[in-house]
Amino acid sequence: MAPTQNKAVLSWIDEMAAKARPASIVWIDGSEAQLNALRRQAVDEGILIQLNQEKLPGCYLHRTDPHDVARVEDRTFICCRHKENAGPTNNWMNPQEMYDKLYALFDGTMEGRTMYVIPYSMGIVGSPFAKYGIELTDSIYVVLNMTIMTRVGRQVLDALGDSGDYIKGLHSYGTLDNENKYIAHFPEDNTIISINSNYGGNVLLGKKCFALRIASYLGQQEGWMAEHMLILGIENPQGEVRYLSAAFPSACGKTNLAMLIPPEGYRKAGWKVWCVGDDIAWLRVGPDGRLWAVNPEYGFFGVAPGTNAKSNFNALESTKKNTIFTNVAYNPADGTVWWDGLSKGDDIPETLIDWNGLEWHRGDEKKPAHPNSRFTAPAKNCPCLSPEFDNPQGVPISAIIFGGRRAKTAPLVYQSRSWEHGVFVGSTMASETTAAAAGAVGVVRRDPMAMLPFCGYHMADYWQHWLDMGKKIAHQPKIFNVNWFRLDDEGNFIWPGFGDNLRVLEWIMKRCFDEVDAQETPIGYEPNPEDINLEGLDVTVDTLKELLRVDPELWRQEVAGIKEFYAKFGDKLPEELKHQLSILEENLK
Ligand code: GTP
Ligand code: SPV
Ligand code: MN
Repeated sequence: MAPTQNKAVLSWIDEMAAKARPASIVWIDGSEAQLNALRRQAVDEGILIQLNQEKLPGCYLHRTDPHDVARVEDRTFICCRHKENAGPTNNWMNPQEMYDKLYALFDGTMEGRTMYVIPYSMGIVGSPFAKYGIELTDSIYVVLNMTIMTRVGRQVLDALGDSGDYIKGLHSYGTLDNENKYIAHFPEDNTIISINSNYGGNVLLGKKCFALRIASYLGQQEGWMAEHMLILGIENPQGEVRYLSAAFPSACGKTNLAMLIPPEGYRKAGWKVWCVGDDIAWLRVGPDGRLWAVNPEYGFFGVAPGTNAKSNFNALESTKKNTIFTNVAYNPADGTVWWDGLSKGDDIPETLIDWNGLEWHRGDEKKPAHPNSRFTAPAKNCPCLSPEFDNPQGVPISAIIFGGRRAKTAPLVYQSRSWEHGVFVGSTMASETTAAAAGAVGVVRRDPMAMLPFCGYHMADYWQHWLDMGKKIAHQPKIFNVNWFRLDDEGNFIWPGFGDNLRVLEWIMKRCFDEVDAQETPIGYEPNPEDINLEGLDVTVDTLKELLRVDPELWRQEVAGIKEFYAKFGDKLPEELKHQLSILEENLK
């Protein structure tokens, strides 16, 4: 029997079931008993491999189809009625045409399978800022991941009551046919439909599809913001906690920054870092005129390669129980997992089963884990999870940070001169592409606010929304840009990164509270080199100066690149951004 009387919900499920024709329908109630039965079934069916339950209790490994390993941006669509509302950066299809195409693909797609009904909440159930969703799926992998990544179960249906205000999500892994893979969003209908994938962001519909693409559209309509941002609290030795949020493109360091371990000198002095979220922030103006952030998620879907006890201790700790690993390598000697960078030298296991299920030997050229292999871990596992994680009010944001991977142009850190200038800086972000999305890796592309693949409407309208929000925030956060990825001429990272990024965050926080000076450059304010604490670090002041250097020639090329990018947006480009571009151009003369 259905655990709800909600007519809107029940009739939609009937309608979808009539198309997909599952053999049975199972409601997910979020109970351990039900999840345990599903885990057992997944192991029996070869969907999951149970890992060593002493070393990794509650942990499992999943291998996807080798062609289904990342988000597929070219198969992702925004289906609003008017094409111009999707803008030049989204794939668009007429909604009716897309529904027809998808429902044809869904015809009988769940025959012989079970359709699971997952009621979930983005945000704290019952809080005025939470939004609910229901995902229908034939994938146990999706069910088990969704119960980690979101708040799932009966309490969501209770909170929804008989309201029709929820996001409809329909997913089938179908036949995994690449040619007919679709991740389709219908922002005007609160609907998401995904078929022929069974990987992460394509199918965990609460995450990028709902909490960013649909939510960004809702935010524009309702006066708030859904952003691709981590949320972090920094506690100084006086015990004061100040919060920031940061938008970096996929695989550019959000999860790492969100749970960083302070360098030793900082730790001894009493600095602490608290993780509120590692990927998505929902932001609204509070009654006090500040910008407040909540993390709508409940877990981390983190990049495995590069994660180790030194680079990200807290993330690694988070994966020690109740975690699902996707496309990492399996260590048959002890039933654990491995990925590149987890250990070095003789500590690398001699023999592994790689992410394709093939034997791998230490020293083999091929990497045993996929570069976009991931862990799905409960946020509650994180040793530095903020005490405010479950606070429905969220946390007040003092700084917004943009950043990406730039080998040369962008300095280690600079501050924008105003909210409007900060929006300009965000809108012109560029970064080298990574394995998080299918396609070429290492190509520089514009990725405004790290939202290029995630904005559910016209990007220029989105920039206007940022400008409009600025007017509503009495106490605006200051806006910064960082780049941890500057390279020397041999191609090595100059800045040590990871925990040492706190040295930069300290300066950023001091700027927000008027505790430190800065110097003007053509692109914004930069630290006086002596104001970045280099104690205990193998970085000289000269190296720091190099990291902060703004090369006018490179920046003139940057201006040309921005102009070309902005030209795509025609009349819709906000005047304020054109103005900011002309200031930058003038400053570089
Ligand atoms: P998504 O989950 O895809 O959105 O990625 P993310 O932004 O959370 O990136 P994540 O923190 O997982 O880092 C991605 C990769 O960048 C990993 O291989 C990290 O080891 C590496 N990385 C993160 N921070 C730094 C840094 O400060 N310096 C350097 N050099 N690499 C970093
Ligand atoms: C990203 O690509 O930004 C991710 C992974 O966080 S996914 O959920 O697949 O989008
Ligand atoms: Mn991440």
